[in-house]
Parts: sequence; C-alpha cells; structure tokens
Amino acid sequence: MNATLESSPAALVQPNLPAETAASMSALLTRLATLTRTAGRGDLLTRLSHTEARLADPRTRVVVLGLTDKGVSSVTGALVDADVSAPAHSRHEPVVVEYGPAASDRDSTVTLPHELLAEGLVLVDAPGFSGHAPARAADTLALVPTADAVLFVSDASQEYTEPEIALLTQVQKLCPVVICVVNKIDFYPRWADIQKANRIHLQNADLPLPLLPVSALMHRDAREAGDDALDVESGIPQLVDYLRSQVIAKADVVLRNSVIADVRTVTDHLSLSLKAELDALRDPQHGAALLAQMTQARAAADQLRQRSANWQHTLADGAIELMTDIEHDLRHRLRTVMRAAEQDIGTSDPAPRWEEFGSWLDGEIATCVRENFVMAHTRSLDLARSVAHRFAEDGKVPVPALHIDNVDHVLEPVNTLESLESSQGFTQRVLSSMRGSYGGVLMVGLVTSLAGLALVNPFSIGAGVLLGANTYREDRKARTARRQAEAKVAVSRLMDDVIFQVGKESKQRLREAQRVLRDHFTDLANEMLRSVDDSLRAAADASKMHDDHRATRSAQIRTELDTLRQIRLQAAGFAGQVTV
Ligand SMILES: Nc1nc2c(ncn2[C@@H]2O[C@H](COP(=O)(O)OP(=O)(O)OP(=O)(O)O)[C@@H](O)[C@H]2O)c(=O)[nH]1
Ligand SMILES: [Mg+2]
Repeated sequence: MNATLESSPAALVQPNLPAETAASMSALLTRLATLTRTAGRGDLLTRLSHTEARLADPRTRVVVLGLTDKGVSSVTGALVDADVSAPAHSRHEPVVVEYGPAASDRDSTVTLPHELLAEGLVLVDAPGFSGHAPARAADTLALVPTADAVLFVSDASQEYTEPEIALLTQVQKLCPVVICVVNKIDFYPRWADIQKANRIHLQNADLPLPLLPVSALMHRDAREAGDDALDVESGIPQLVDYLRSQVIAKADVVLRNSVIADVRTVTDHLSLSLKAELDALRDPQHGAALLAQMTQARAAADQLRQRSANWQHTLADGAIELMTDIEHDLRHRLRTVMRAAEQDIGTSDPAPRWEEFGSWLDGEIATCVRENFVMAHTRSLDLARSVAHRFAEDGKVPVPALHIDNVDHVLEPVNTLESLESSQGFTQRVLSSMRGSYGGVLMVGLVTSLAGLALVNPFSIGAGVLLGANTYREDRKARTARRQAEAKVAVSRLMDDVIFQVGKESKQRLREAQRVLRDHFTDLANEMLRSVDDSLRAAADASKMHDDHRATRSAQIRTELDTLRQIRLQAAGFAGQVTV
C-alpha cells in the first residue's frame, strides 16, 4: 500500500487549479513569508500559513443530503460509480468520499481513484434526515456551513413536502450554493410534473435553486451495460458537468481571490512602516512635517487601542446576549410544540396512538432544533460583522468563516418518548371488571343469603353483572384520564431532556464561535498595532541617522518596497475568471 496516498489524499488530487498556478502561488507565498520574517513581523505569518494550508488542500467539499430513503447515498455513489453507503451499524454517521486507492478502511471514509475526486471533489454522504432523531438533525446540519455546496436530494414520488422546503430554507442560509436533484426518475413516469411542481414550490419559498432530474439506478445500469444514451437519460452526467462548471471551477476562483487578498494585506502592513521610514529619511530637516506625521501616527495608534477595547466589549456582551437569545428561542419553540402536544393528548386516550404521536412529536422537535441551530449560526455571523464594524469604522475588516466543525457527535442522543405505564392489556381490564362483579355478587349474595338463598343466586349474579359493567366503564374513564396525565408528564420530561441536551450543545457551539472570533480579532488588532508602532519607531530612527547611512538605507527600503510591489502585481495576475 502506498503510504503517501494513505496519509494525504489532498496531495494527489489535481484540482481545477492548474498545477503550475498552484506552484507559483505557493512560491509567492513562501517568498512573502521570508520577507515578513526578515521584517520581524511574525504576527503576519499566521495569515500566510492559513492561505498556504488552503492551497495545499484546495478540495471542494460537497455535502449530499435529504430526507431519509430518498436516495442520498445512491446519488453520492452514482457520482463516483461506487457504492458508498455506510455499513448498517453506522448508518447515522456521515460518510466522506475522497480521492485515494480504493479502500474503505474506516466506517466514515471511502477512498476511490475516481476522476471526479481526482479533480478535487470531496463528497459527504449525510445520513438521511428523519423526524426520529432531533439531535442527529442538528449534527447533520452542522456539516453544511463547512461545505462549498450542498446537493439536496428528493425523489420523484412526490412534490416537495413542507418539511423539505423548511429544510432547504435552513440549508440555504448555511451554505448559499444549493443544487436540488429529483431522484428515481426511472421509477416515477410523472417525474416531469413533479419537477415542475417543485419549481413552483421553490419559487414560492423564494429559493431560486437549480433543479436537476436524475436516476442513480439508471446510471448504474447504463454504466454496467456501457449504454451512453441511457446514461444521459439518467441525468447523472449532466449533474457531474454542473458540479464541474458551477462548483469546482468557482471554488477555484474563491481560492485565487483569497490568495490575492492575503498577499495584499500582508504587503500593505509591510510597506506601511517602510514608507514611513523612507519619508523620514528623505527629508530629515523638515522637522515640522515629520513631527506632524509622527503625531498623526500616534493618534492613529491611540485610536486603534481605543477601538480594540471597544470590540472586546462588543464581542463579550454580544456573545452573552446571543446565548440567552438562542436558549430563549429554543424554549419558546419547544413550548409551542408542547402546547400543541398537550392539546392533542387532551382530545382522546393517547395510549392506542402513542407511537404515531411519538414520531409526530420527534419531527416537531427536530424542526425546532434545526431552526434554532440556523438562528445560532446566522446570529453568530451578525455578531462577527458588528465586531468587525467596531474594529474598523469602514467595516472593511475580514470576518472569519465560522466553521465550527469540531463539535460533531457531541449531542448525546436525546431520550425517546417513554411508553405509557398504565396502558394495561386486556387481561387486566377483565380482571378489574371481575373485581367489580365479584364485589356485586358478594354484596347482594350476602343480603339474599340472609333470606335463606344460596350465596350465588340469580339475584346476586344479576347484581354482579351490573356492577361489573359499571366498574368497567368507570375504570376506563379513569384510565384514560390517568394515561392523559401520564402522557403529559412524558412529553414534558422529553422536552426537559431536549432543552438540557440541545442547550448544552448549543452553548458549546456558541462558546467555540466566540473563541474563534476572539482569536481572529485579537490577531487583527495585534497586526494593526504592530504596523503603527513600527512606523513610529522607523520614523524616529530615521531622524537620528547619519547622512551616509541614510542614503544606503533609503536605497535598501526602495528595493524592498519594489519587491513588495512586484509580489502584489504577481498575485493580482492570479485573479481567476469563472469559465462556464
Ligand atoms: N428506482 C430507483 N430507486 C432508487 C434510486 N436511487 C435509490 N433508490 C432506492 O431508494 C432506496 C434508498 O436509497 P438510499 O440511497 O439508501 O437512500 P438514502 O437517502 O441514502 O437513505 P438513508 O441514508 O437510509 O436515509 C433504496 O432502496 C434504493 O435502491 C433510483 O434512482 N431509482
Ligand atoms: Mg444514506
């Protein structure tokens, strides 16, 4: 087995980005890193190393998801001509499909030497959404913000349902590139009508998403038979083309642009102090101008310090407010569900329909948890933006991507709805009415036995039957009431559990988001302060320098500035154009 392949599938893919371009981008970043280190600006290196890491793994991540049994795994498999479905015991885990020698060593990863994967695509086969696992729904949804695109699978058996539109709306808020596919068109001859209807549903929900009909099964058959015409009919080749031109190519542009932006920022920081020094060297006699410049720089530094104090407050306060709001939102949503549940329980005996009721309730809870998750995510981004605004008044400060993806599987499974204890069986019901009739026989029998009749006589038997029937009726009423009370307790216990588990998880996610934001903005603040301080020091040093030194240093600075300019120009040349 090839060890390099094993350790780094990313190193082997040949993404849309041509190898020479990637190599020269990498070389440029290395050169800039050296200059940055020489300038003593180690603080700027983190930024460059992030970009370099992205360049080293420029793969495009596409998460495939949908409601359960729609063919999510089949469509994922069809894209790479393989079976990628997870083994039965881990069907609730996402499966990552990436480039490498054919192997499925771990349950959660499948590697394949497929062409599309070699171009830099990574597919994630998400477990199907079902109403039965609210906790898992949030885990699956947590995959979405890290994706470059989402493939949403439904099937041609029916038009989009309300839960599907709700899910799509949530997904689109977390990842703007969503592609819808209608699967199983081989099996449902009316698929074109379904597609038309789905278009209208999407339009009404204000979701302008592409919608492609496919059949994973037909594609497999076509490949086996070597029938290209049938393959085109399966819609899978069109989907592959779409992914290539609209997703992989565009991810490439995003990567190019982030390289350009980072090069620009770092060269800006480096040039700032060099320029200040050069200005001072050029005109040391011009004391007034220099002084003004230095004062200006100092004022800028002070202002920055002031602002940096502000942003920390904004973030800390915002984070607390956010956590409270998110928890409140969850409680509020769940309370609404609970009210509906209690009302439903009140209408009739919940025991016979307990299971059906349970899955309805699970579905409602899953929707609440997902909505709450989406809200937490979008509100965190809002917070990031408002901190950025504090930070630089023009708001032109990068906002970090909030990919908080190291919290998978933290959600312990929330308990399921308890069964109703008093839902007794038939025997118990018969026993209890017999107890009633036995009492009747005894009571009347005793009285009549005084009259000289046997204990069990027609009168006592009649009384027994009457009383027995009565006890049965009364008992049934009491039982229904008892079960209703029990059902309500079970619902409220489940809700408490959901609030506890989800609350814990969401607090953890938010804390993580806060940490990411804090680190990001702290780095940014340090970078800016360093640049201003450096300019101040450089200007002061320059004024003290001797003439001959001054000339040498000026020439040196000019060369350095020129190099930085060249680097910027070269980076600008990497600007990508989307080829569609
Ligand atoms: N006729 C037809 N059946 C399909 C097609 N794609 C998938 N199926 C069937 O649909 C069922 C579900 O397929 P999966 O790919 O396991 O669906 P899934 O969405 O991954 O399901 P879960 O992960 O279990 O939620 C299986 O019985 C497949 O054989 C298709 O294109 N045509
Ligand atoms: Mg599946």
